[in-house]
Amino acid sequence: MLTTTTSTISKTDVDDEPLSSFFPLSALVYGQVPVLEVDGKQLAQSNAIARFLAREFDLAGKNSWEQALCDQTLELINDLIQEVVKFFFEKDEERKKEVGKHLAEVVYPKFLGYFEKQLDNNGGKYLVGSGLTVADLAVYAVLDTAVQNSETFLEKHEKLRAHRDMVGAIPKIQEYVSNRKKTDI
Ligand SMILES: N[C@@H](CCC(=O)N[C@@H](CS)C(=O)NCC(=O)O)C(=O)O
Repeated sequence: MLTTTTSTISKTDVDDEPLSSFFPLSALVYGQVPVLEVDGKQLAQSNAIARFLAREFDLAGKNSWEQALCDQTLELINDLIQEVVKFFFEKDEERKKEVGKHLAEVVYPKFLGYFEKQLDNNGGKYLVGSGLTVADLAVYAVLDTAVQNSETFLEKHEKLRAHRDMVGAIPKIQEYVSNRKKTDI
């Protein structure tokens, strides 16, 4: 659960499954994580949280069109996550191999292509507009697991690699990534 005031995130607690032994899910507004607690009130749904924080920290895009482009990216990322979780939650070993192959050969190339095209169409540095937005942070975050698991994951995607290096070099991101707990996903 993230706890924040409207100006700073003050505390982050993450623990291992099962979630219900960590805290009663019934205490959460939609019975699921993530939840952001703001001044004692709960906000659920990862994209609602991402958009809220983006607005609070001036990362939501500079006008309505840029905000829509950020939304577009967050929704595309949601589509990718739906595919990736199929692999992580598959119990049958044979089926897991097939899902993993499909992910590597079809799903990731398709989505990486979309991210790269968006980057290219926007001048190559940021995904939306002329500065850092939630779209850049979200793409960085969603590719984390694959990058951690495969050194060659972005081998053929030079522009996405440069984008990743740009986001990863932001001091606060660097600090967070080097201090966070190691997890499989
Ligand atoms: N659409 C939601 C999905 C959240 C979700 O599926 N959360 C899972 C964990 S990843 C959860 O809390 N499930 C309840 C449980 O594990 O009992 C979001 O993006 O925040």
